[in-house]
Amino acid sequence: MRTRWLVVVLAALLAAIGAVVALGASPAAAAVEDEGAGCPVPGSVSLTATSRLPDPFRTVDGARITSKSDWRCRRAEIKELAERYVYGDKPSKPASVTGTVSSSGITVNVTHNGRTASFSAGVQLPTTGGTGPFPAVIVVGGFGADTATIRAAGAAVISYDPLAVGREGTPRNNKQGAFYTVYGATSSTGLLAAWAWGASRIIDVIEQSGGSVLRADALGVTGCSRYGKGAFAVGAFDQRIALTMPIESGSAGVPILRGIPGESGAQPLSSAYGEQPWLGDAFSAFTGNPNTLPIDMHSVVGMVAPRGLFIMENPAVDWLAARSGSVAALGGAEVYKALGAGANISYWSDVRDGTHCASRAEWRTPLQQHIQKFLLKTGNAAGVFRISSRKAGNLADWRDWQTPTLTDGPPTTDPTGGPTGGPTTPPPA
Ligand code: MCU
Repeated sequence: MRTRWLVVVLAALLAAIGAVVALGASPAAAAVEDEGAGCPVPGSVSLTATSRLPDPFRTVDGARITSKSDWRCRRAEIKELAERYVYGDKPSKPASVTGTVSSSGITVNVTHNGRTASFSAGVQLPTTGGTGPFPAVIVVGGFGADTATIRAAGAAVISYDPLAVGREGTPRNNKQGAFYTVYGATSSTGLLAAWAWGASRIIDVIEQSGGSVLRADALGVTGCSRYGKGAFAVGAFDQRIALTMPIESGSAGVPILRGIPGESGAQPLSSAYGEQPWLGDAFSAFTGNPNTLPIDMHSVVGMVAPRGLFIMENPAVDWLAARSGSVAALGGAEVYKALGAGANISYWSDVRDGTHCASRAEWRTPLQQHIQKFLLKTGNAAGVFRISSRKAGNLADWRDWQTPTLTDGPPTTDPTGGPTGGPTTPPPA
């Protein structure tokens, strides 16, 4: 009898230690939308052409970062350049955001500069039961995401219709939806940044609700195809997202922009720019040739680091640019490695069913494992890279930089300005 008790106590102890280890290994999302909000942003940048991927570790002033804490302000530079040249501006939290969270839905009301807009999202609780508050995955758009597996894994599903925030089918000079009601129909911000802004406002409301139904510190995002482009933008531009899972996102999603013109059958940049106003108006200067862009999508992958990222792609449909997608993942993974978080990025394009946005059996287990690791904090599966040989890019063909060994210490660049020679202080926590 006594031995049995000992076994029970020992098992409980081991489980507790396991949970603590898992907790330490998977970084929590940030408490704020943008940790680099106070960093200096580059003014005018000289755009020099290079067919290779720009060095994600080299700052606009020419210095390479040397410490992990330097990444905060380097990420802020990448974010600014991504907005300026690719996505358009994603404004920060408006003056007033209010709303409600219930077990069946979320409402969002926004007022800024005297303009008001509202939208809502559905909520479906996990099928595992319990009382909550629950982790949740924001599902962008209505198809291609495995909501049954998400709910069975223990996370709620937030059904977000991004078209209410940024409508498709409008000309660039008359954009519509809640975002454009607030910021104007001629805003140069593209739909993806508008959708990302809308998701951030949903998170604001969850935060303000005090966590009685949903947890603001255990949120993921997913979506397929155009909504995979959207899910990628949501996760890249809001550091409160703990787990980003874009599916088959194609051009204007994960794939490197520089790779698309040379990838046979891939959706051309002019088409990704013109089919819908997904990208910002400023991207028109790069549709013919992306080589002067100061960033590329590998750096937007890096914006997600060190948070959880699970990129799913389909090599059977040429239009989806999976070869360029693999290069973005491999290049972005170098940022994860430099930050000591190489196990937090996964990529999977080795799939059997070539149907676009199909329900895929092979993604179920990794999807569940990612939810356990980054949202529930009950697992610690290593990242996986399963690149289909049908569309396998080679990072070495695309870079002329190497990955630095970043120190753990304080930054060697002054967060308020250029490089410093003397002693430095760490950025405010
Ligand atoms: C991959 O996402 C898009 C693609 O960019 C478009 O060209 C095509 O029309 O639609 C795809 C999509 O959203 O399919 C559902």
